[in-house]
Amino acid sequence: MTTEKLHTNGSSLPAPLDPAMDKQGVAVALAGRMAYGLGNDSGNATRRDWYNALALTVRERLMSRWLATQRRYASAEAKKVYYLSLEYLIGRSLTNATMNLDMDDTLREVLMEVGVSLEDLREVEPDAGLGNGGLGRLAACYLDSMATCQLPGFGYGIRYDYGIFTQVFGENGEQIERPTNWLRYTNLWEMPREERRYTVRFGGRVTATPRPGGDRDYNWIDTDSVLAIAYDTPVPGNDGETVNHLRLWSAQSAAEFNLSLFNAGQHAAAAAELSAAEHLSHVLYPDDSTEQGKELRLRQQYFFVSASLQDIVQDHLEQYGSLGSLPDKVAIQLNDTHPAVAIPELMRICRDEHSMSWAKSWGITRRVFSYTNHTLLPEALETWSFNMFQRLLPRHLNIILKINRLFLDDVAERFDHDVDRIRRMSLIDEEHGRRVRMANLAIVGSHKVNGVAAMHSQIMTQSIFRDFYDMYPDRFTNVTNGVTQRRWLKEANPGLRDLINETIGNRWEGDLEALGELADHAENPEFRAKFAAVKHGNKAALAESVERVLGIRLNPDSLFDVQAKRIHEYKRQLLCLLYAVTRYLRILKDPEGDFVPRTILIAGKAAPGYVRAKQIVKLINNVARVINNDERVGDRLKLVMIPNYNVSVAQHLLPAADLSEQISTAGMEASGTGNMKLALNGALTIGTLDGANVEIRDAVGDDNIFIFGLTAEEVEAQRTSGYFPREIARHHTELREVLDLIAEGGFPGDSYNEFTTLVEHLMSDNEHFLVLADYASYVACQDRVDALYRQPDEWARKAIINTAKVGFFSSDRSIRTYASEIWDVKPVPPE
Ligand code: 26Q
Repeated sequence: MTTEKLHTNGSSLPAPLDPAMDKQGVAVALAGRMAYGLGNDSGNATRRDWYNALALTVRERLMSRWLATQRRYASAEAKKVYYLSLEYLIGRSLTNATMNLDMDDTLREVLMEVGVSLEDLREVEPDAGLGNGGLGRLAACYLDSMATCQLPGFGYGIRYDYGIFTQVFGENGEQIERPTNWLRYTNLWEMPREERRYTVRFGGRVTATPRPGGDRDYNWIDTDSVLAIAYDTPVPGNDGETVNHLRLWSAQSAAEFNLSLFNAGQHAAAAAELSAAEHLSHVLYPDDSTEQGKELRLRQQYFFVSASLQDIVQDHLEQYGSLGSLPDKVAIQLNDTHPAVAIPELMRICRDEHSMSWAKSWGITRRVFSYTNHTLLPEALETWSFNMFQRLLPRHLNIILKINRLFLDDVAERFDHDVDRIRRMSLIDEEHGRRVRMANLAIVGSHKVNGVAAMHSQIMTQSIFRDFYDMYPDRFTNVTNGVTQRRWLKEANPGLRDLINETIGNRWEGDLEALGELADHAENPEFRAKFAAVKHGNKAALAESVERVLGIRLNPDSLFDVQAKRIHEYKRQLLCLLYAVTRYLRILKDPEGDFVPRTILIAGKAAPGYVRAKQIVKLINNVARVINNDERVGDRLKLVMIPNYNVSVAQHLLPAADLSEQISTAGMEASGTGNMKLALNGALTIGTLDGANVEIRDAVGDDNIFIFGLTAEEVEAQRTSGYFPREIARHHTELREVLDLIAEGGFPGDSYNEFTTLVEHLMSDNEHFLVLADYASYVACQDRVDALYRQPDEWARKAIINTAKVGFFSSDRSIRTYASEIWDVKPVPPE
């Protein structure tokens, strides 16, 4: 970086005024921002003008706290933690900020007087959708909790120009992806730090020169470079005082505009030269599992890792003078293996730029890093082609190979030269055309490795990482995921929040276990009625927007059954869909039957390259079209595919759910976090014993959750002994009728037999997710759900117990566990 501090007596300027928080002061500030900040006349301001004036007003109030927080951390010489993630699903920032500053009532009054609705203005803000699904949202919840817990914790990532695509549905129900230009209008929540820029290098070659004493100096030369520019987004905690930040990097060409090319008439070529570098931060990869090996993706990873480490090291050197103390002052968490190239990068910085010995560099690196795994699917573990790595990051590959040599020597010694084990544990896969195994690198280069739910962490040490667990049992640990109650209850569900606060107070906002006190109130009929009324209100509000946007009328008295998550075969949206068709056929067969009315709401995006997932989306839309337009059904059954599931849609959808679908094939969902958000909002779970469902069952009790299906062990056994779904279908009349109706064109898309292949696949012996194996048990379980819903008061009691008992699943608890067990960082409270 090139910033040079001016040594002025700036600190003798008068202290800036603390921005006013009272109604009059806020009104004056808002008028000031409108006129002097934006140059608008409030007499004819648009909704966006008002939103912008409001955002500026709120932002200033974060700034003083942000600056004070930084000073606090610096003077405490506190150890800091940096969260490295390719994804952050932040959603909107306005309400989060106003709530943490406790400004909502004041703002509503101020705006009311000028005839503007605060609620309307909130809708102007686009979602910051810089992630795919659970892993990205977890990162956002963790930032919120680090600030709330007064921990010096900061996020680093990429400022993608285009976040996750916008999902729309075509004529025949197919998913269409549109680019999401979330930065079309100025993003007032980010502060460009234009002088905080670093050069990131790629390519080139490595030369070695002998050092006196036998060691060698390595030089990485003839590289190409790209600039990384910092943009900071403030992250306020709910204490109203601590404000941390998320620092996102944007790529800019390091070259000057090529004037000679331009002057020679090659205008386009001159411009293209610049924009090639900037492609790096253009778009988020819209895949959440197995997309492998794309060069631009590796470039993105190294780009943000290199900029972040330069920033971290510079900050440390400025304050402490040498890298030796880095592990005492810095912890770095790797959110999956996506940023794992940070391990050889820190080695390179220590060795090549600070001339430290290998042993010392390795000691520092291992103490600094820790790694979170988010998947058990072996095919989803990240690997990179050796040759591509060599071409893009030759020095890093050298370092990885040396780490590997020393590591495999250890393995050989510890395990009696067990060659199979050595082959499995190597950082290099020699069998699939030579690839670098990022998970192995992350484990070897970290002092702690954690899974994201008890069951996941357990299986992890027995399956994918078994060899590593044999060698380093103490390195492995569990930190069950959590969600922030500030966003997922306080912000998303104002009705329930207010009811809770008038009943037990608001201590739960900073300590979710306090919700436990609600359990007693579950025995109070009056409270049950109020709780049910809040849920009903949320359902009516959702029904209103579904009708307005999609033209489908929903019955708010029906059971709202929600499955919201990325579309994936292992998550088994198809199981839910088969059940929708089952109910449809039951109604057709018994037109006068007494059915519990049900509304099935499915939401989620399919990766654009995941053909079968996109077929599933299309089938859901076509089944929905038939059911919703069949007059014989009436309002006893509706099926809705909610388009463009994102954080803001989730905030509207989840509080309206009665039933939470968590029906993955046991052993495949690492944790799930939607399950926690839904239970927190008083939905009952129907689920398999998978991921965090297991811990949710332990928390709420067997009587307050619907568990069905094969266990993880049974799934394993079934796969080993052979799975014959055609036999299952042959013996189950209702299932067979459902499958036949789909296969034979009952829900035509472009053509009547469009979904035949999907049904064929469900019936093939290699259908890996065992959808049909769990069908009967799922349907029987759903019958129990119906029976309970016929007793509204009993249902309400169990719903309350769910809200009351999920205190454990706060991301505050997760973060405190990381802080004490993995990072060794301590809160730095204000004086
Ligand atoms: C990998 C390579 C190339 C391109 C993209 C990717 C990629 C991107 C995102 C791979 C995986 C992801 C995201 C995974 C994810 O969201 N996993 C979920 O993490 C949650 C938080 O821990 C868990 O609750 C879920 O169970 C898990 O599926």
